[in-house]
Amino acid sequence: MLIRIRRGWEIPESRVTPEAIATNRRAVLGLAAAGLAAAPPALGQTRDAGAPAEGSPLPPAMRNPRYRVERAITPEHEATTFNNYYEFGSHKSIYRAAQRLPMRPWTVKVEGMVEQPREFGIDDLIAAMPIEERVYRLRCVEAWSMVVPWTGFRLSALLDRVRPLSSARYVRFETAAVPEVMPGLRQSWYPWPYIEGCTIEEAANELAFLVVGAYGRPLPPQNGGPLRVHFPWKYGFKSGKSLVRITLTDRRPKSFWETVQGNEYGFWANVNPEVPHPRWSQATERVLGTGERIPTRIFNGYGEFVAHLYVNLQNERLWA
Ligand SMILES: Nc1nc2c(c(=O)[nH]1)N[C@H]1C(S)=C(S)[C@@H](COP(=O)(O)O)O[C@H]1N2
Ligand SMILES: [Mo]
Repeated sequence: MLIRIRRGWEIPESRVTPEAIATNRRAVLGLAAAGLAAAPPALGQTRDAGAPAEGSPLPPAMRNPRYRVERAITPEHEATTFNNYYEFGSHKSIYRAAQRLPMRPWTVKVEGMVEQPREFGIDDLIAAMPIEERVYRLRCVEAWSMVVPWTGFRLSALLDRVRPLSSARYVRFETAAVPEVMPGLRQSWYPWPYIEGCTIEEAANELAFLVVGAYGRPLPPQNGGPLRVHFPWKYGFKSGKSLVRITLTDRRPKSFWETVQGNEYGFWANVNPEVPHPRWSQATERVLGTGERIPTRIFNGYGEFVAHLYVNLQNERLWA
Protein backbone atom coordinates (compact mmCIF):
# COMPACT_ATOMS: atom_id res chain seq x y z
CA MET A 1 0.00 0.00 0.00
CA LEU A 2 1.30 3.42 -0.87
CA ILE A 3 0.87 5.72 2.07
CA ARG A 4 1.27 9.36 1.24
CA ILE A 5 3.06 11.09 4.07
CA ARG A 6 2.48 14.81 4.21
CA ARG A 7 5.88 16.42 4.08
CA GLY A 8 6.69 18.72 6.95
CA TRP A 9 6.82 21.84 4.85
CA GLU A 10 3.62 21.33 2.85
CA ILE A 11 1.29 24.21 3.49
CA PRO A 12 -2.34 23.22 3.91
CA GLU A 13 -3.44 26.86 4.14
CA SER A 14 -4.71 28.50 0.99
CA ARG A 15 -2.30 31.41 1.40
CA VAL A 16 0.76 29.80 -0.07
CA THR A 17 3.73 32.15 -0.19
CA PRO A 18 6.46 32.25 -2.81
CA GLU A 19 8.84 30.90 -0.13
CA ALA A 20 6.54 27.95 0.43
CA ILE A 21 6.40 27.19 -3.26
CA ALA A 22 10.17 27.35 -3.52
CA THR A 23 10.64 25.12 -0.48
CA ASN A 24 8.07 22.65 -1.71
CA ARG A 25 9.79 22.46 -5.10
CA ARG A 26 13.05 21.63 -3.37
CA ALA A 27 11.20 18.93 -1.50
CA VAL A 28 9.77 17.43 -4.69
CA LEU A 29 13.20 17.42 -6.31
CA GLY A 30 14.72 15.83 -3.22
CA LEU A 31 12.05 13.15 -3.27
CA ALA A 32 12.62 12.29 -6.92
CA ALA A 33 16.34 12.03 -6.33
CA ALA A 34 16.00 9.79 -3.32
CA GLY A 35 13.13 7.73 -4.68
CA LEU A 36 11.64 7.54 -1.21
CA ALA A 37 8.26 8.55 0.12
CA ALA A 38 9.58 9.50 3.52
CA ALA A 39 13.09 10.76 2.91
CA PRO A 40 14.59 12.74 5.79
CA PRO A 41 13.72 16.40 5.24
CA ALA A 42 17.34 17.55 5.07
CA LEU A 43 18.20 15.17 2.24
CA GLY A 44 19.78 16.76 -0.78
CA GLN A 45 18.93 20.30 0.23
CA THR A 46 21.21 23.26 0.12
CA ARG A 47 21.60 24.86 3.50
CA ASP A 48 20.32 28.34 4.11
CA ALA A 49 22.94 30.89 5.18
CA GLY A 50 21.82 30.74 8.79
CA ALA A 51 21.45 26.98 9.06
CA PRO A 52 23.87 24.89 11.11
CA ALA A 53 26.52 22.58 9.76
CA GLU A 54 26.04 20.22 12.70
CA GLY A 55 23.29 17.95 13.90
CA SER A 56 21.94 14.68 12.57
CA PRO A 57 19.05 14.92 10.11
CA LEU A 58 15.70 14.82 11.86
CA PRO A 59 13.37 11.87 11.48
CA PRO A 60 10.48 12.77 9.16
CA ALA A 61 7.84 14.70 11.08
CA MET A 62 4.24 15.03 10.03
CA ARG A 63 2.62 18.40 10.37
CA ASN A 64 -0.06 18.46 13.04
CA PRO A 65 -3.11 20.02 11.34
CA ARG A 66 -4.69 20.94 14.67
CA TYR A 67 -2.59 24.10 14.98
CA ARG A 68 -3.54 26.38 12.11
CA VAL A 69 -2.13 29.79 11.49
CA GLU A 70 -4.03 32.01 9.06
CA ARG A 71 -0.85 33.80 8.11
CA ALA A 72 2.00 33.06 5.78
CA ILE A 73 5.01 31.18 7.08
CA THR A 74 7.98 33.49 7.63
CA PRO A 75 10.77 32.89 5.11
CA GLU A 76 13.41 30.65 6.67
CA HIS A 77 16.15 33.15 5.97
CA GLU A 78 14.36 35.83 8.04
CA ALA A 79 13.66 33.55 10.99
CA THR A 80 17.25 32.32 11.12
CA THR A 81 19.07 35.63 10.69
CA PHE A 82 17.03 37.96 12.94
CA ASN A 83 17.27 36.62 16.48
CA ASN A 84 17.29 37.45 20.14
CA TYR A 85 19.99 35.47 21.93
CA TYR A 86 21.74 37.74 24.42
CA GLU A 87 24.44 35.19 25.22
CA PHE A 88 25.81 35.98 21.75
CA GLY A 89 25.16 39.72 21.86
CA SER A 90 22.40 42.23 22.48
CA HIS A 91 21.55 42.81 18.79
CA LYS A 92 19.59 40.85 16.17
CA SER A 93 22.50 39.69 14.01
CA ILE A 94 23.97 37.04 16.28
CA TYR A 95 23.41 34.17 13.85
CA ARG A 96 27.03 34.00 12.66
CA ALA A 97 28.46 34.17 16.18
CA ALA A 98 26.01 31.48 17.31
CA GLN A 99 27.45 28.96 14.82
CA ARG A 100 30.31 28.49 17.30
CA LEU A 101 28.04 26.83 19.85
CA PRO A 102 29.01 23.13 19.81
CA MET A 103 25.71 21.28 19.43
CA ARG A 104 27.11 17.75 19.82
CA PRO A 105 27.57 16.08 22.21
CA TRP A 106 24.60 17.67 24.00
CA THR A 107 22.73 16.46 27.03
CA VAL A 108 19.79 17.80 28.96
CA LYS A 109 19.17 16.95 32.61
CA VAL A 110 15.58 16.60 33.77
CA GLU A 111 15.58 16.62 37.54
CA GLY A 112 14.30 18.10 40.79
CA MET A 113 10.95 16.99 42.18
CA VAL A 114 10.63 13.86 40.05
CA GLU A 115 10.55 10.15 40.77
CA GLN A 116 13.26 9.40 38.25
CA PRO A 117 15.78 12.13 37.41
CA ARG A 118 17.47 11.52 34.08
CA GLU A 119 20.02 12.92 31.70
CA PHE A 120 19.19 12.54 28.01
CA GLY A 121 21.53 12.69 25.05
CA ILE A 122 19.89 14.89 22.46
CA ASP A 123 19.89 12.27 19.69
CA ASP A 124 18.47 9.60 22.00
CA LEU A 125 15.79 12.05 23.04
CA ILE A 126 14.85 12.87 19.46
CA ALA A 127 14.67 9.16 18.65
CA ALA A 128 12.53 8.39 21.69
CA MET A 129 10.00 11.22 21.55
CA PRO A 130 6.87 11.46 19.37
CA ILE A 131 8.19 13.97 16.82
CA GLU A 132 5.76 16.16 14.91
CA GLU A 133 5.74 19.48 13.10
CA ARG A 134 3.70 22.44 14.34
CA VAL A 135 3.28 25.78 12.66
CA TYR A 136 3.23 28.31 15.49
CA ARG A 137 3.21 32.07 15.80
CA LEU A 138 5.94 33.70 17.85
CA ARG A 139 5.28 37.18 19.25
CA CYS A 140 8.24 38.99 20.76
CA VAL A 141 7.58 41.50 23.54
CA GLU A 142 9.38 44.01 21.29
CA ALA A 143 6.34 43.87 18.94
CA TRP A 144 7.67 41.85 16.01
CA SER A 145 6.36 38.43 15.11
CA MET A 146 6.93 35.44 12.89
CA VAL A 147 5.33 32.14 11.91
CA VAL A 148 7.60 29.10 11.96
CA PRO A 149 7.16 25.38 11.26
CA TRP A 150 8.87 23.89 14.31
CA THR A 151 9.72 20.22 14.71
CA GLY A 152 9.53 18.83 18.20
CA PHE A 153 7.42 17.13 20.80
CA ARG A 154 5.14 18.07 23.68
CA LEU A 155 6.89 19.21 26.84
CA SER A 156 4.59 16.86 28.76
CA ALA A 157 5.92 13.87 26.78
CA LEU A 158 9.36 14.52 28.26
CA LEU A 159 8.08 15.22 31.77
CA ASP A 160 6.13 11.95 31.72
CA ARG A 161 9.45 10.12 31.38
CA VAL A 162 10.71 11.37 34.76
CA ARG A 163 7.37 11.23 36.59
CA PRO A 164 6.99 14.58 38.41
CA LEU A 165 6.07 14.35 42.11
CA SER A 166 2.74 15.82 43.15
CA SER A 167 4.67 18.44 45.14
CA ALA A 168 6.16 19.89 41.91
CA ARG A 169 4.41 23.14 41.01
CA TYR A 170 6.75 24.76 38.46
CA VAL A 171 9.18 23.92 35.70
CA ARG A 172 12.46 25.80 35.41
CA PHE A 173 14.40 25.95 32.13
CA GLU A 174 18.13 26.65 32.05
CA THR A 175 20.10 27.66 28.96
CA ALA A 176 23.70 26.57 28.32
CA ALA A 177 26.37 29.05 29.43
CA VAL A 178 29.55 28.50 27.40
CA PRO A 179 31.89 31.46 28.01
CA GLU A 180 34.37 30.41 25.27
CA VAL A 181 31.79 30.97 22.55
CA MET A 182 29.25 33.31 24.15
CA PRO A 183 30.65 36.87 24.34
CA GLY A 184 27.46 38.07 26.05
CA LEU A 185 28.42 36.22 29.22
CA ARG A 186 31.16 38.81 29.74
CA GLN A 187 28.40 41.35 30.38
CA SER A 188 28.53 40.45 34.03
CA TRP A 189 25.61 42.67 35.03
CA TYR A 190 23.29 40.14 33.40
CA PRO A 191 22.17 37.25 35.66
CA TRP A 192 23.49 34.32 33.60
CA PRO A 193 22.55 31.62 32.91
CA TYR A 194 19.30 32.50 31.10
CA ILE A 195 16.46 31.06 33.18
CA GLU A 196 12.79 30.75 32.32
CA GLY A 197 9.86 29.01 33.92
CA CYS A 198 6.22 28.03 33.82
CA THR A 199 3.67 26.32 36.04
CA ILE A 200 3.03 22.58 35.96
CA GLU A 201 -0.38 23.29 34.46
CA GLU A 202 1.17 25.35 31.66
CA ALA A 203 3.77 22.64 31.04
CA ALA A 204 0.99 20.07 30.75
CA ASN A 205 -0.92 22.17 28.21
CA GLU A 206 -0.96 20.66 24.75
CA LEU A 207 0.66 23.75 23.19
CA ALA A 208 3.81 23.71 25.35
CA PHE A 209 6.40 22.41 22.89
CA LEU A 210 10.03 21.36 22.99
CA VAL A 211 11.62 22.28 19.69
CA VAL A 212 14.45 20.37 17.97
CA GLY A 213 13.95 21.56 14.39
CA ALA A 214 12.67 24.35 12.18
CA TYR A 215 11.73 24.28 8.48
CA GLY A 216 12.33 20.53 8.45
CA ARG A 217 15.97 20.82 9.53
CA PRO A 218 17.76 20.48 12.87
CA LEU A 219 17.20 23.62 14.94
CA PRO A 220 20.08 26.04 14.25
CA PRO A 221 21.96 27.41 17.25
CA GLN A 222 20.73 30.98 16.75
CA ASN A 223 17.14 29.76 17.21
CA GLY A 224 18.08 27.78 20.30
CA GLY A 225 19.42 24.53 18.91
CA PRO A 226 19.64 21.78 19.65
CA LEU A 227 16.69 22.08 22.08
CA ARG A 228 14.48 25.02 23.05
CA VAL A 229 11.05 25.41 24.54
CA HIS A 230 8.20 27.39 22.98
CA PHE A 231 5.01 28.69 24.56
CA PRO A 232 3.25 30.26 21.57
CA TRP A 233 0.68 32.16 23.69
CA LYS A 234 3.38 33.96 25.68
CA TYR A 235 5.89 36.63 24.73
CA GLY A 236 8.96 35.16 23.06
CA PHE A 237 11.33 35.68 25.98
CA LYS A 238 9.55 32.84 27.83
CA SER A 239 10.92 30.45 25.20
CA GLY A 240 14.36 29.62 26.61
CA LYS A 241 16.97 28.45 24.10
CA SER A 242 19.67 25.74 24.02
CA LEU A 243 18.44 24.01 27.17
CA VAL A 244 20.79 21.99 29.37
CA ARG A 245 18.62 21.54 32.45
CA ILE A 246 14.90 21.27 33.16
CA THR A 247 14.04 21.28 36.86
CA LEU A 248 10.74 20.48 38.54
CA THR A 249 10.33 22.59 41.65
CA ASP A 250 7.85 23.91 44.21
CA ARG A 251 9.26 27.44 43.94
CA ARG A 252 8.35 29.90 41.19
CA PRO A 253 11.51 30.35 39.10
CA LYS A 254 12.73 33.90 38.75
CA SER A 255 13.50 34.39 35.11
CA PHE A 256 16.43 36.18 33.52
CA TRP A 257 14.39 39.18 32.37
CA GLU A 258 12.43 39.31 35.59
CA THR A 259 15.73 39.66 37.46
CA VAL A 260 16.98 42.32 35.02
CA GLN A 261 13.79 44.42 34.88
CA GLY A 262 10.94 42.91 36.88
CA ASN A 263 8.58 45.84 36.39
CA GLU A 264 8.68 45.27 32.60
CA TYR A 265 9.02 41.49 32.29
CA GLY A 266 7.09 39.28 34.67
CA PHE A 267 6.61 35.57 35.23
CA TRP A 268 3.40 35.07 33.23
CA ALA A 269 3.99 37.24 30.14
CA ASN A 270 0.87 36.16 28.26
CA VAL A 271 0.33 38.12 25.04
CA ASN A 272 -2.33 40.82 25.38
CA PRO A 273 -2.76 43.70 22.91
CA GLU A 274 -4.62 45.76 25.52
CA VAL A 275 -1.87 45.78 28.13
CA PRO A 276 0.96 48.01 26.93
CA HIS A 277 4.57 47.46 27.84
CA PRO A 278 5.63 50.35 30.13
CA ARG A 279 7.53 51.86 27.19
CA TRP A 280 5.44 50.93 24.11
CA SER A 281 2.06 49.69 22.90
CA GLN A 282 1.40 45.98 22.36
CA ALA A 283 -1.67 46.61 20.16
CA THR A 284 0.04 45.67 16.89
CA GLU A 285 3.06 43.73 15.70
CA ARG A 286 5.47 43.99 12.78
CA VAL A 287 5.54 40.86 10.64
CA LEU A 288 9.09 39.65 10.04
CA GLY A 289 9.81 39.42 6.33
CA THR A 290 7.03 41.62 5.00
CA GLY A 291 7.26 44.49 7.50
CA GLU A 292 3.44 44.61 7.53
CA ARG A 293 1.74 45.79 10.77
CA ILE A 294 -1.10 43.61 12.00
CA PRO A 295 -3.23 43.62 15.14
CA THR A 296 -1.92 41.51 18.02
CA ARG A 297 -4.38 38.96 19.42
CA ILE A 298 -5.04 38.01 23.01
CA PHE A 299 -2.97 34.94 23.97
CA ASN A 300 -1.37 35.46 20.55
CA GLY A 301 -4.47 33.82 19.02
CA TYR A 302 -4.32 30.70 21.22
CA GLY A 303 -7.05 31.59 23.74
CA GLU A 304 -9.16 28.53 22.90
CA PHE A 305 -6.31 26.32 24.12
CA VAL A 306 -5.05 28.25 27.14
CA ALA A 307 -7.52 30.85 28.47
CA HIS A 308 -8.91 28.32 30.99
CA LEU A 309 -5.51 28.10 32.67
CA TYR A 310 -5.89 31.63 34.00
CA VAL A 311 -9.52 31.95 35.13
CA ASN A 312 -8.61 31.50 38.80
CA LEU A 313 -5.49 33.65 38.61
CA GLN A 314 -7.04 37.06 38.11
CA ASN A 315 -5.00 38.58 40.96
CA GLU A 316 -1.77 37.74 39.15
CA ARG A 317 0.00 40.07 36.72
CA LEU A 318 -0.84 37.81 33.81
CA TRP A 319 0.05 40.01 30.86
CA ALA A 320 3.55 41.37 31.14
N1 LIG B 1 18.85 31.70 26.22
C1 LIG B 1 18.11 32.64 25.62
N2 LIG B 1 16.86 32.32 25.22
C2 LIG B 1 16.09 33.26 24.61
C3 LIG B 1 16.56 34.59 24.43
C4 LIG B 1 17.88 34.89 24.87
O1 LIG B 1 18.38 36.02 24.74
N3 LIG B 1 18.62 33.88 25.46
N4 LIG B 1 15.74 35.53 23.85
C5 LIG B 1 14.29 35.27 23.91
C6 LIG B 1 13.51 36.19 23.12
S1 LIG B 1 13.35 37.77 23.69
C7 LIG B 1 12.82 35.79 22.00
S2 LIG B 1 11.77 36.84 21.19
C8 LIG B 1 13.04 34.45 21.43
C9 LIG B 1 13.51 34.61 19.99
O2 LIG B 1 13.58 33.37 19.35
P1 LIG B 1 14.08 33.30 17.84
O3 LIG B 1 15.46 33.86 17.77
O4 LIG B 1 14.02 31.86 17.48
O5 LIG B 1 13.14 34.13 17.05
O6 LIG B 1 14.00 33.69 22.13
C10 LIG B 1 13.94 33.83 23.55
N5 LIG B 1 14.85 32.90 24.18
MO1 LIG C 1 11.57 38.69 22.57
